[in-house]
Amino acid sequence: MKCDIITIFPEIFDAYLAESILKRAIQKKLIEIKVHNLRDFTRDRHKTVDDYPYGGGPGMVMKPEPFFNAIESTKTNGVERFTIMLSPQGKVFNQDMALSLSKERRRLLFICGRYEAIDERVRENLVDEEISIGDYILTGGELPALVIIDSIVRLIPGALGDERSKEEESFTWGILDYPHYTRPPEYRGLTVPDVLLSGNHKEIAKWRRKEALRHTMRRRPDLLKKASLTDEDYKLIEEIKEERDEFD
Ligand code: 4FN
Repeated sequence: MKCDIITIFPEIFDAYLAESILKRAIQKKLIEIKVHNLRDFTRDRHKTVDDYPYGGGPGMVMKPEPFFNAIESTKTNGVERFTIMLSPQGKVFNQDMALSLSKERRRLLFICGRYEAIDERVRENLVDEEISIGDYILTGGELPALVIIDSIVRLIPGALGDERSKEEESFTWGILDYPHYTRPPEYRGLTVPDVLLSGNHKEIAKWRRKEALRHTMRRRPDLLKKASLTDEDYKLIEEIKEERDEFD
C-alpha cells in the first residue's frame, strides 16, 4: 500500500508513524507513506497557502494552486491514484470503508485541510472521495488522515505480528468487545470472574460472547442491527433479556 499525504504540517505525522505497528509495517515495506509539505508547491516568495474568502466572512480559505501543483508534481508515471479529501462533508468512516481501502490497488493520496476551508475547486476537480471521521469540529484533516491510515494498515496481511487477533476480530466484528482481565486474580479485593480461571475453554468462549452481546445491547444497540449474529447469539440474547428486563 502506497500513500501520499498533502499537508501544511508534515511534522505531525513523524511521531505517530515512528511507533509500533505503523513503524514495523513501514520497515517491512508493507506500506510506504510520503508526506508532502503543501508550502513546497507554492510559487510566491512568502509561500502563501491561504487567502481571504470571496464574499467575505470569518477565517481564511486554502488557495487552490498549491494543491493543483502538489497533486501534479507528486504524480508518478503509470501509477493510478485514488484521492481522498478529509472533510466534515465526507462519508463517515467505518470498518467496512477501512477494509475496502486496505484492498485498494491504487496509490492513496490524502488531502488535509486547515483554516476555515479549502477552495471548492479542489474538491470538484481533484478529489475522488471525501471522508469524515465523525461529527465534531477539528482544526485540521491531519488527525483524520492518521486515523484512516492506522485502521487500514492493521488490515494489510502481515502488518500485525499476530494474524490470529484479526481472525478473532472478524468473529466479533459488528459488536463490542467482551471484558478483559489479566493477572493478578485479586487486586485490592477486586476479583476476576471465576469462569476465566476455570480452564474450561468452551464455557469461557460462551461467557465472552454473552458479555460482548450484553455490552452491545446496553451501550450500542444500533450496532446489533447491522451485526451478523448466529442462532447461538439469539439464544444468548434471550438469556440476557431474562436476566434483566431493561430491554423490553
Ligand atoms: N474540519 C462541522 C461543521 C463545519 C465545520 C467543521 C470543521 C478542518 C479545514 C475542515 C472535521 C471533522 C471530521 C476531516 C465541522 C474532518 C474535519 C473530519 C475537518 C480545517 C476545514 C475542518 C458539523 C462536523 C461539526 C474544520 C461539523 N474528518 N471544519 O471541523 O477537516 O475528516
